[in-house]
Amino acid sequence: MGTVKTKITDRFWKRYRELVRTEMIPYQWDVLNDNADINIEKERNDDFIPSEKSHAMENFRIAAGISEGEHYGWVFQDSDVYKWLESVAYSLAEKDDEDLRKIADSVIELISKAQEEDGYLNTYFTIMEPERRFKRLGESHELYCAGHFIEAAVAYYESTGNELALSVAKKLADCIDRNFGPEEGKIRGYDGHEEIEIGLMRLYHLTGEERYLALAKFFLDERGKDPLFFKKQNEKDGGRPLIAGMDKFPLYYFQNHAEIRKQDTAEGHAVRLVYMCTALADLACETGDAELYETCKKIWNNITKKRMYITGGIGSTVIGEAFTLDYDLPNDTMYCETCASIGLVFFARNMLRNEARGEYADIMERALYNTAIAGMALDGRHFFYVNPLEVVPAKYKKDPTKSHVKPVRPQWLGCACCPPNLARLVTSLEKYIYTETKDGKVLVNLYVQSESDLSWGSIAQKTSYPQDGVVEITIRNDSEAEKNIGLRLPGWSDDTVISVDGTKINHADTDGFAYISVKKGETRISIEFDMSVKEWYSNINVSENTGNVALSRGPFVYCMEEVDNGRNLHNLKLDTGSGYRLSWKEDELHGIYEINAKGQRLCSDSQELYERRPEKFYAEETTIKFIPYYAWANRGENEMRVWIKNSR
Ligand code: FUB
Ligand code: ZN
Repeated sequence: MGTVKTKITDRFWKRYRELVRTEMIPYQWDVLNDNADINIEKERNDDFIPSEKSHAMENFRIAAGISEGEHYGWVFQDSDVYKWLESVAYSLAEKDDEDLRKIADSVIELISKAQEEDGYLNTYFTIMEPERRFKRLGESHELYCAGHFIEAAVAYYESTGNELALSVAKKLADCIDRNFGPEEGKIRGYDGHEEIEIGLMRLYHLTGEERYLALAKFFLDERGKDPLFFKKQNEKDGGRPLIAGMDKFPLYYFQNHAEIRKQDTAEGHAVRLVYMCTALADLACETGDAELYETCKKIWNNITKKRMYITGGIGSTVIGEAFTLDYDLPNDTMYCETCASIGLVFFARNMLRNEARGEYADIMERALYNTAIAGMALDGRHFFYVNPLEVVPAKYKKDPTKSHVKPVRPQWLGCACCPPNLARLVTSLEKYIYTETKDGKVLVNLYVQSESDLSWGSIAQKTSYPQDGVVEITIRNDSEAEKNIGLRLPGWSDDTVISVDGTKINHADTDGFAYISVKKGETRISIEFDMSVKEWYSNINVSENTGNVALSRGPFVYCMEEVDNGRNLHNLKLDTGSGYRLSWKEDELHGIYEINAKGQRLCSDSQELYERRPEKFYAEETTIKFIPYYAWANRGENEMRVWIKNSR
């Protein structure tokens, strides 16, 4: 939303944003330059995963002719640098830092030198296989990387005015435009991993140049038209796959099993799917294409009502990092990639631009406050790629089918897509707080202490949310016209009390928003959410969760850890309905509300594997402690569980 300029002062988010600025960005810079003395872990036990080093900056130096050597890493290694650059752009917009700006400027210069004459930009192909450019798009990630560069360049231009970044991005987009399209002689195809569509839409928003929108639309319309496009390209190319095994992946992995407009379920690789939908929803909003928005809604509903974890995680299987089927939500073998939840936040934001529905913001909040930030340790230097809802560390060490689930966050990963993705989300949080609708309403999607300029005045939030549930909003309307503010009524708050200028009002719930009309001058709104602990039960088709309950408070889903509750968390049973004790722990996990509740621990004095004497089993009364899910695995390796047996 171009017209809103926001300064975040929120306690919870300020810590995260400072952490990204002062720890994560410099740390990632060292990693990208192979200057960090760290252990890079494979994201799962596959021999072909490159995990000796990052080499990402060196790849650019080699492509630019400044260094000699071979490309190292994934074919999409460049995107690690681009995402880092994008988070630097947002960070500089918040707080200028001359040294960091100089480093980032030099990265742009290096990238410009690595760019080929005709605008092509990809270090793998420039260094290793120039003759295979655009010839194996199912695996090559050429347009995926291009999309990330364009996003970074737009962000960097917007925050620093760096013209070179923008000109490299345009030259790259123009190169793609010359090579792809419906016209004779151009490639009628698309990338195996959606992302260029998002980048082109951003370039269109910045420049207003319709051809970038047209190209994004072409890529989206083309996907699935010829489902055999990748196969045909691969056969023609005839060389070795660029990513081992990917040529054998099913069509739905790439969302090209059918034309997008005919798709109505979330299929395949989860990150790809949500990136595709992010661009679709943007395009639908921009062009007013109702059919496209309908497609977005169908896929949205399928994800959020049938294929999403309570933590906002998506992707039920490691095979293809993908969705599986409705209600298939295993808690310990799932994928729930950090990037996938970040992509869900992007998708939700663009859905809100199409239609003011509180559920979009509810899911945005769920994904953000749970799986997305669980992707980073509280020290800003350790990261999860996969976000389980249930972990028994010993199992993951012994069972090769679970090698993707780490019990503690690694220092870095062979495939490092998630950490810089989280950095760019956290540093650009202001983009998600408000939506200005086409008819001029301002939606308050997220409650975050901040001050924002609007085209007609300003809006400020003062709050200790997400820890406490009171938000004071001050709106200044400088125009003569009355303005409409939509306050999200979170689905988890059973009773939300709203006062305007000191008087409690009876508000209507319009698709999850309460609308307040504000006249010229200052209006003070106070909102109070119901922050009591909530119990959640799964649909009975989710076999893993039958008889189980999960807890939440405010936006946070809670979990239990071994360090607080002892081993064998599966033997704990919660006395639901017996009341919850909340205690604020200032010094624990950087400040959390912990929940304590009564329950039982199942015990047995039998050593048999299978026992016929029921009297050998008994229960002991116990107190069970829960902490917010995002903060787990910050106190060493231990068991964790979100769902717990309930006493009903
Ligand atoms: O393929 C590029 C990125 O790597 C994907 O988005 C992630 O899921 C990981 O596979
Ligand atoms: Zn990722």
